[in-house]
Amino acid sequence: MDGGPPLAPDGGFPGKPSRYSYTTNGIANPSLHMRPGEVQRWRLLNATDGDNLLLTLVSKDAGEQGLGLNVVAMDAITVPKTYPLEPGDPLVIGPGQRMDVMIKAGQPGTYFLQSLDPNLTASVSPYRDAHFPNGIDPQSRPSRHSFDFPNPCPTLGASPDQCAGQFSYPITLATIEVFGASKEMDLPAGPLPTPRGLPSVRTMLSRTPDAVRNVVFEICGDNPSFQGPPLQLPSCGWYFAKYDATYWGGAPFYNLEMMRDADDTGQPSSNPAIPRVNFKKEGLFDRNDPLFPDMIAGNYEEWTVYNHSFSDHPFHIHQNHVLVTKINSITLPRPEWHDTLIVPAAVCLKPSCSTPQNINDTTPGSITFRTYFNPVTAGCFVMHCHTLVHEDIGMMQRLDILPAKGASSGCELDSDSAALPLIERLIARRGSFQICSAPRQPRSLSSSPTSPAD
Ligand SMILES: [Cu+2]
Repeated sequence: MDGGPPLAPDGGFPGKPSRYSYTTNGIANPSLHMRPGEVQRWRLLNATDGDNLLLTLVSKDAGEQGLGLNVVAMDAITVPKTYPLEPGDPLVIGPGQRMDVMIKAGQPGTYFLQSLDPNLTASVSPYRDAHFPNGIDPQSRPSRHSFDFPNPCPTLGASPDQCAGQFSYPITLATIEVFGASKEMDLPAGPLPTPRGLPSVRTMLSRTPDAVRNVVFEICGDNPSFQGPPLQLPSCGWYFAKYDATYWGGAPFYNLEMMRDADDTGQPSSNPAIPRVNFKKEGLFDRNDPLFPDMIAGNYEEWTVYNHSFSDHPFHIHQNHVLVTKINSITLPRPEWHDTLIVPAAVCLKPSCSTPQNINDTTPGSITFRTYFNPVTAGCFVMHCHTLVHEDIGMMQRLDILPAKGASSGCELDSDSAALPLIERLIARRGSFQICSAPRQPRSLSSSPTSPAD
């Protein structure tokens, strides 16, 4: 983008950077310049620690009659055809997610790039057509986790008339000034370039999956009403029974964020306070223990990631992008490549899940995707919720891609160095630190799944 933040007469920035601001390129509400008719490409990244952004470009004078966002790439993968959003129709970007958009400037004037009140309903996909005019299963997206940030007013359901003079939605992230000589340009039309290095969509959809797996985001605790059956999830009882408050100075069990193998259902317990026991991994992140023992390089798989909680969780996986085919069991007319996508919150469809909230009576949100394990990614890495306060306390799993069935991924941590303090361990393993990076392997042409025939 050209333009950028003009300097104030004293040489400082005219915005108010502070810990109480969203920033764009490190600046609170920077000014950007466009010429009338000009088309610019913006690479957007939601780098908040856990806030959903609902982005629109509104006109200062004409409100929603602003500028449309035209999505041309998601998570850096070019889409087959532009997703054009009408002015005022929000583009949802979850934490960690990337969207490339093309903007065509209109008449001279001032426009605001804003994030809307997440209580509005919005789809996590930018797909629109006559059948899905507001996107795939639009819902409210009130996921906010920036705890050092004051609650905007209205705060998730408060009345707007209580908000006079207070910090409130929409939040302006940047100001766009359209002025100068016109520079008429066209938005891209027709098919966009096919991304290289990925299997074709046709190949991804036509291959019989080598494995079908289910993964689930779950939360135990956080609310006393979740702490006993029948309100707690069956996977949670074990934790409440195991937790030793004495060890923790008497502090009650508070919260456990999990990313679990949903095909692992445990076994019934004779203790009614512990509905299920003997899960293979009990849902906890263990850097020495991959979630699945049998992910093989070169395989194609189909996964569904469920959300068994009342808030959105942005799913993020390292190494291989995944082709999302369904959101909340609704088949996408046009599958989307992502490495990050919000898994919508569970929804309450029965009276019994509202008072008190009973997660066991809700319908979980979900995304379904096809994935291909490119052989150059053999090794170990992670997948996790991209809400950092969730990831940091365990909503994460290690994944290993094995070079062949029964082979080692080559990146087990050895127990001796694992016992060292972190800094000594890093020094001891210098040059071979493996989590999040695959072992170096020669790239060969045969490892590319894409062929002209696709
Ligand atoms: Cu999360």
